[in-house]
Order: sequence, then C-alpha cells, then structure tokens
Amino acid sequence: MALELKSVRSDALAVLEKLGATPPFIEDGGVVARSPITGETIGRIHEASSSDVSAAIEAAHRAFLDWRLLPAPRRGEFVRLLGEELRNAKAELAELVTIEVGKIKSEALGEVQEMIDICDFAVGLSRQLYGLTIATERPSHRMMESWHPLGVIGIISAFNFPVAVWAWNAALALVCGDSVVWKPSEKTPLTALAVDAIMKRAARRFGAVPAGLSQVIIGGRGVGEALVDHPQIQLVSATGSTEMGRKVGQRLAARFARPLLELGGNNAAIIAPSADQGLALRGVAFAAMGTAGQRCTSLRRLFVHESIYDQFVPRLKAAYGSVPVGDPRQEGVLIGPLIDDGAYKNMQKALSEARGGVIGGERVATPSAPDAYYARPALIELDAQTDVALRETFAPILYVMRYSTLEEAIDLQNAAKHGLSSSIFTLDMREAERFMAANGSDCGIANVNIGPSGAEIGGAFGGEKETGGGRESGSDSWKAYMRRATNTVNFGTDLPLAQGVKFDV
Ligand code: UN1
Repeated sequence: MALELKSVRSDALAVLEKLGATPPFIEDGGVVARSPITGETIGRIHEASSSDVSAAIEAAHRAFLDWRLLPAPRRGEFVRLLGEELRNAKAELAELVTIEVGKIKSEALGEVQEMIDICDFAVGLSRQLYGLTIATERPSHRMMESWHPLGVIGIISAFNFPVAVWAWNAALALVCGDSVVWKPSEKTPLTALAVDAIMKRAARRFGAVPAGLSQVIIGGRGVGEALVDHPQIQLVSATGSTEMGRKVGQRLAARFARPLLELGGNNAAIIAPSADQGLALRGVAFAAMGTAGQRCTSLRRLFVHESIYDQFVPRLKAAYGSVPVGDPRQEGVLIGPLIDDGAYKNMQKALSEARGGVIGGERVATPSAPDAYYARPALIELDAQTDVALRETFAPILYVMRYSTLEEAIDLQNAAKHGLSSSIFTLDMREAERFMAANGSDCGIANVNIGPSGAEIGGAFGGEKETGGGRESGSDSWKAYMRRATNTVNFGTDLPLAQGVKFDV
C-alpha cells in the first residue's frame, strides 16, 4: 500500500513562528533542515565557522565566571522558569520534533515531557548539591568535600532525541553553575534553534542571566571537532555512535578534559518460561518498533525460552504484521519514517546479511515523496547469534533467538560490545535477581518486566563497554558537571601531620 503524504513545509514554518524561532534561512550551502516525513527541505541554515565556535565558547566562559558565583538555588530558579517555558511551548515544540525527526505525536510529546521532568529534577537538585563531611585521623581537624562549578560544558546530541538529551545536560549543568555550548545533530537544527528561543524567553524573565550562558552552534563534524578541542571546554557530553565517541574520547583525553559518552546500544530482552506473555509482548513491541527502532535503547535482540518460543513468537509476528506505519502526524500511526536514506540503506544491508526467516523490512511506497523512507519493522529469526545481530543497526530490526538456560541467555546478551540497556520478563524472583546480580546483565540499565527503552529521568542513564561509560540525567549524575575539592581544616593550636610524620623545624 502506498502512502499519500502532504507537504510539511508550511506547517514547519508556522510552528517555528509560533515558537518565536524562525531562522534566517540562506539560499545555498549551510546545513539543510529537512523533514523525514516527506524528505522536503525546509530551509538552509548558516553553518558556524571555526571563529564563530571560538567566539561562542569564549562568551560562554565569560558567562560562567559570573554564573558560578550565583547561589545554586537562584540558578535553580532560572531552570524552573525554563521548565515553565517548556510547559507553555510543549505542543508546538513536540510538533516540530515530529516534523524534524518523524516521531509520532505521543512520543514527541513524551520527549518534551522528558525535558520538563529534568528541569523539575534540577530545580530540586539546586538545593541538594551535597558534599560529605569526613572523619579525620587528626585531633581538632575537619575534612569535607565541596562541589564547585566546572566551566563550559560542550553538548553534542544525536538526531533521535534532538531536544531531551540537551535538557538532561543543560538543566544539570546550569544548576551546577556551568555554562553550555550545544552542537545539535546536523540533521536536527530547527528543534535546537527553537529550544534556544525558549531558553532566551526564560532568560529574559529571570533577568540576571549573563550573556552567552547557553549557546547553540549549528554545523557538522568540523564544528564538533572545534568544540571538542577548545581549551575552555571542560567536559563534553556526547551522544551518538561508538565511532564518534571513540574519537571524541581520545581528543578529550589528549588535553585531560572530561568525557561523558552516551554511545550506541545493542539491547536485549529475555523472555523466560514464567513471563506474563501479554505484558512481554507489549514491552517488546514498544521497545523494538517504537521510534522506528531509532532509540539508543531500542530492543534489537530477543532471547525466548525454548519452552514458550512457539507460543510467543507467532503472537509477536502478528503484531509486526499489523503495526501501522505511516505519516507520524496521523492519529493511529505507530511507526513513522526512518531519518534518511542512509538509515534505510543500513537497514537493508543488515537484512541482506541476516540469513533466517525475515518478516517485514520492506520499503513502503511514497510516490509523492521519493526522498522519504518508510520501512515496515523487521523481525528475523536466527538459529545462532551471528555477527549481524551483534552489530548495532539503527533501524527497526529485531533478531529473535531461542535459549534453554538462563546462564546461556545472559551470556548471549552480554556478548554484545555495547552495554546500554537490557531486560528480562519473568515472574520468577530468583531469575529476576540473578539477572540484576553482579554476574547478570553487564549493562548500565537492567530492567525486569519492562522493555529496555523508555527510561525515566530519575535514574542515571548510560551504559558500559562501547556505550562509553557515561551517566546522564538523574541520581548523582550531576557530579560529572562539577569539580570536587577536598578541604582539610585545622581548628587546633598544633600541627599534627597525617600518617604520624614528624617534621620539626
Ligand atoms: C537515546 O536514545 O539517546 O530511555 C535516549 C529512553 C529515552 C532516552 C533515549 N528516555 O529510551
């Protein structure tokens, strides 16, 4: 069946205007803002030069010097206003996310809600940037830890969460007393410019925001490299491919700057014999097909116990066969387009390499929009976990395999190079605990009876191995955005040295 797609360009321009973010489009060159819904170009945007990047970072550094002195709860008040502005703009920003990334409405609204949630979290945090008091070995001494603002934080974000990942970083960094310079994916410049406009509204309401505190630099790899290499950037939080993260990590290490890497995932779920199969089916369907398989937490590998395989997998296949693929603006559609032709080609390459029973994967015809790429989600049954299943393909492909013992399933799951997210569906508490134990899942996220995607902001988000080791968002992730000072204070009249050392002059 062919899809009839209406142009999105005028809707895009109208929503940009509502957001107060109509960019000065240029005629030629620059970064192309397009919509995957139709493949149309919405406009071209000036790409930052290396001197633009330096100027932005230097201004952010000057802003940091003032911002770090404002009491943290005052900084929290600014983030509270940002959260309020995001609430006001939620519907419009979500519409723009749908237009620029192709997310269905509910997921786009969820992404903006994730921004609001992290703002709320950061506001509370602004009164909780606690350090420890530590027992000392010396009389009349006190030891403590102080947490201080770090500096200018570079944020490199990916197309698939074009605004939420910025918010995870920016909301925390701002309450921690840092300034931020953001390089969004070159595939999503418009949502970034819209967020910048929202940020400016919050800054006007707050009043005392130093100029340059939060900036956006639009561009490709060169702009990212200039950001990573700039000596005034203290931490780079980068979300994207492992290949990109490896380069970013090495460049930062060369100048002893901090990395916070949130790279790919090749996430798995285990369906155990005792699983509530109806619940597991919904969990698997959302995690594997939601966002057209383009989340770093998307489910890509499924291990189903041999005793229930022949019940569970046919039900899953039926869901794959009937899931509505189409224009994400349309009510009822659950799967929108892939981001671009590159994503579609990678998907087809993986499908042609996988030998096994494949359902789905075919392109949905879009005669009125030849540059739009819609594909039916693919489910591939494999006899063994082959190389293609161990590679992250950023597309709606699910590899399904049988297992016989939990040990075997955990080993298969942990065989991937990435270590982001994982889950088990079981009603057996021994299995659930074994999965979360030290010799269980080796991922940063290990869930029970929910899929691997769709995390809340309250927990630390990130993963091990080739996922890069970074943690963003909730829990104590804020510590990455601050520097720790250990303070030892002597309030006595003697000077006892630690470890009993004598040095009498
Ligand atoms: C990402 O895909 O980079 O857990 C982030 C989730 C979302 C965030 C995904 N809250 O799926």
